[in-house]
Amino acid sequence: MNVCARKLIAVALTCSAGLAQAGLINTTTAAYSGSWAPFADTNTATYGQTFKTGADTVLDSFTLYLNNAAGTVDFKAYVYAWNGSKAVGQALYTSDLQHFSGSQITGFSFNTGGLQLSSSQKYVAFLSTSGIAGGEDGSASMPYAGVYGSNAYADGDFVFYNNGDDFKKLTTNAWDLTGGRGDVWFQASFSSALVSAQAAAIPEPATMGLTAAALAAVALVRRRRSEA
Ligand SMILES: [Ca+2]
Repeated sequence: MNVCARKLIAVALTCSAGLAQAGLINTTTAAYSGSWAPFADTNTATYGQTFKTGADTVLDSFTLYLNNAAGTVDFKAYVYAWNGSKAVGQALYTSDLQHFSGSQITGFSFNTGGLQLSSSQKYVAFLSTSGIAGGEDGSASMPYAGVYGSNAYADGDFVFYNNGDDFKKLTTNAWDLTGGRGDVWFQASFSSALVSAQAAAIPEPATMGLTAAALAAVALVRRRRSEA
């Protein structure tokens, strides 16, 4: 029985709101009640959600949500490792340029193509207008997961940073944290690392070429022996 199942027996509502199944994070089960705002270059350029990997470590896709745009917001989505106060290292995933000008809650889903992460580590998935020409033209909001101040997802939080147009600050300065009081609507889908391991086990063309050469050599030796 996994941890989630054990918790389900004791605290059914808490568990179902955070982690539904292995390999899936989904905070949208916590009803919409309001949004963080404004998401914009001027303040605040970066909105995201930290999360922790479980047994399934290949991040296949993730979704963050926006609503209530004023003008058009231009942004990209990213995934970085998270050290508890800021993003660290290089971007593990960067999306194409996105645009939002709607009023209704809209999910932006990103297919990573299979991003291998480490087990039981913290990461941050975020949207940022920083460093994008035209990104300061509009603003938008990002829906909370459930009631403001609640903790719909235990292994991460909504995080944000007013880094303006200086993208580099995201990996050099501590972000603003919500200290377990906030999460945003977020979905992430994971698959087992075994799938990647199996893919790696399929011989590459160069290896197959060597094998063919080896077989040809064996055939040659056999032919010479039969001729002798
Ligand atoms: Ca949380």
